[in-house]
Amino acid sequence: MAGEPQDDCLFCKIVTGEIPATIVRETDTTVAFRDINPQAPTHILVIPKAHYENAAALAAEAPQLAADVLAETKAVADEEKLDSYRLVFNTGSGAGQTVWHAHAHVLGGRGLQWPPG
Ligand code: IU
Repeated sequence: MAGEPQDDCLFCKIVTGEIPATIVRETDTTVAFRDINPQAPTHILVIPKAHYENAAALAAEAPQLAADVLAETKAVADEEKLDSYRLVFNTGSGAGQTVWHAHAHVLGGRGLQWPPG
């Protein structure tokens, strides 16, 4: 069922604490933690606690939860004192998505090029 935890999902296991992560913020509906392979001085992932396979599924099936994730990206940026930052939702393997649990990358702390690769 939509939103149910998946046994084989690493980010669901971060939500339950089965897999360790450096958690920086948590709300009733979201968790934010540092990416294990940071691509910028600040690289934090914000995820919904409920399982949706990517941003497209999240937006379609749980728009309020998508809004919660977006609000938390702003809270993370504030805590990290980021004036400028980039939000990335890799959506689909062709866009580089490797973990099939919706997540926003919050990237900042250095100059960022445009367009992205
Ligand atoms: P992607 O957009 O699906 O490619 O991003 C997945 C990210 O999850 C990637 O940046 C990984 O470094 C990161 N990550 C993590 O932080 N902790 C983990 O246990 C695993 C992946 I697996």
